[in-house]
Amino acid sequence: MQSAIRQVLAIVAILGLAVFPSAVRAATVVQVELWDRGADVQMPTDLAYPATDAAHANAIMGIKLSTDTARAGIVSFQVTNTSKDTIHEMVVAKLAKPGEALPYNSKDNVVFEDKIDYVGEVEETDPGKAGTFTKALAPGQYILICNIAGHYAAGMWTTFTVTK
Ligand SMILES: [Cu+2]
Repeated sequence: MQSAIRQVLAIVAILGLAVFPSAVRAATVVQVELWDRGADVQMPTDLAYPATDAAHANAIMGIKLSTDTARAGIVSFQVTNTSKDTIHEMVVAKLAKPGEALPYNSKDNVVFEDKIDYVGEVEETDPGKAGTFTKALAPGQYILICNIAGHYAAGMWTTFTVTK
């Protein structure tokens, strides 16, 4: 009788892993570099998402990722600000409408964080400093932005895809 119960428990455990594979999947670690070419370089103002790749290539600050995709589940963004002189941050949002501009406050030169599908962030990070943001992400298209005034419009954003 005991072994029958053990067998049933084993089957239940195996079924559980089959139904919830993301529960046992290792976290995806993404190395994130917040970079710029120095505070004395003129910032463009027309490189907000969804700028073309050709235009975006001219950005003088940006977000560089070790990988731009992950399977659904825990994703850990390990963020380093490699700037010499400028504070940056990394805000993660789900793209409600991929390909469409984010709601933008052109008075303060920032994205309206309360009007996007905000997921979380590593807040204002001093030059040379680092931070981590970890969260379980569902499949979908995401965008990572720096929402320090003017930085998003200067091209400091990148997209990130989570697959099933
Ligand atoms: Cu920035």
